[in-house]
Amino acid sequence: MAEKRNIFLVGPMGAGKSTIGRELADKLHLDFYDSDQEIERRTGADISWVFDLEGEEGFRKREEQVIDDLTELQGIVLATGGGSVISNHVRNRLSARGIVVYLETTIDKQVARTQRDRRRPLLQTSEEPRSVLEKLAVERNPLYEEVADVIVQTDDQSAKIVANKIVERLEF
Ligand code: SKM
Repeated sequence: MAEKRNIFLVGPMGAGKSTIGRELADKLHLDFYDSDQEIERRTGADISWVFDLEGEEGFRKREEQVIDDLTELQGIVLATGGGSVISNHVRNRLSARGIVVYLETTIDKQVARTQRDRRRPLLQTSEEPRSVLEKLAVERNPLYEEVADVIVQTDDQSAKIVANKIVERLEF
């Protein structure tokens, strides 16, 4: 049987990776996974708890392991955690095991989409979410670009439209 391809979505918090990923998986009849959700499933705790108990370092170790395991599957769409690309190991795994799509968005959209989200401990500090997101973008946007096979803007479009755009670009 022909090998089934994988699609890995990267991009910052609030880019719509999970919603668009689900649409895309539905459309292409692939299985959908979300690395944050998988960490929560395996630990039985939410992301904020993992950060509280194990710090960001502990969280990143778990994230690396989860992405290692999930990228071994075939025929999946994976929404990756927004910070996962800071790991060299993760970037190598994603590049080697599937097509990487960078979902690009604006800081305004990120601010709007991440309000009241309990999965974003990095934004639950005394610093303004906008300024945290801006700093993360400076560090991480070059890494998303480096690992991406395809870059797609999410902006104001619905998840369905973005999923269609991805399919067109990939000729899947
Ligand atoms: O993985 C979660 C977690 O809140 C950390 C994060 C980040 O570093 O941008 C993004 C989320 O998907």
